[in-house]
Amino acid sequence: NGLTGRIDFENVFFTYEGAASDAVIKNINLTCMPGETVGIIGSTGAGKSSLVGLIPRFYDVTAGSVKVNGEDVKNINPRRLREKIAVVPQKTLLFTGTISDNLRWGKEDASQQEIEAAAKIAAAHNFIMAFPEGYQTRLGQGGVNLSGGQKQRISIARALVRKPAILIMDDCTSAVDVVTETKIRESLKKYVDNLTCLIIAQRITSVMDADKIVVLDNGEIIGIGTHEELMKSCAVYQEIFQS
Ligand code: M5T
Repeated sequence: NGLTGRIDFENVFFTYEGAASDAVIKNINLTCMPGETVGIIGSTGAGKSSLVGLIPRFYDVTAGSVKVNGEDVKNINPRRLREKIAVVPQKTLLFTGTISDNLRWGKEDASQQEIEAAAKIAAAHNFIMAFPEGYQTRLGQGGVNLSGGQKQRISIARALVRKPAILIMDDCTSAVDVVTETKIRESLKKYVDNLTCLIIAQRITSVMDADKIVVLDNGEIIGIGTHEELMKSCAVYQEIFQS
């Protein structure tokens, strides 16, 4: 629908409604270009999830603006906006039904070929095919139990089925081993042209190869750059690296 994956945060502040405390996002200025992978790192409660939640309008800014493709998200038709943005949440939400049903959630008309292509990128195809019923395997009540990492990979594949222009991965590979996670990140680039990818993570290895990494602390950007740049310039980043 013509929306490319450019994102601009301009002087963005955000306070949760009814919260007694001050803003959880403070004066953020940040541009993510189509095709760019941007890592977001910072301690728990730093505001990482809140920040990315402003893009699909899970929340609305208190001041400033968030733009997608140069247009204020408040002026973009919500359906159109959400069609182009896929969020893989921190907490995986799979429902009782087949793997295929779960993958098609959000794009009911996806073909078998499309869901398999997405599952391959998310490193899920092989373990799915190892079940006797493959994509028709039932999950949840009366079905198989997947490991935490397998669930996360289904959740990533589900987001990819929609071929988003913007993919937001909110700490969604925490249970996936580093080697598999790296493979997923590398194959993502080939899957959607010019995909803008935002990766929130706790581990440095998840963001180390990003085009740029944003270090968030108490709602503010305290460092931005490549891994090499931040290792030289950002004490908090060095601390995370050493921990
Ligand atoms: C940032 C507060 C939270 C924290 C700050 C979701 C949510 C968060 N907060 C609220 O007051 N109400 C809410 O509904 O906002 O939280 P975050 O954006 O979740 O931080 P994070 O993503 O960096 O943390 P984590 O733990 O996911 O790495 O003060 O209390």
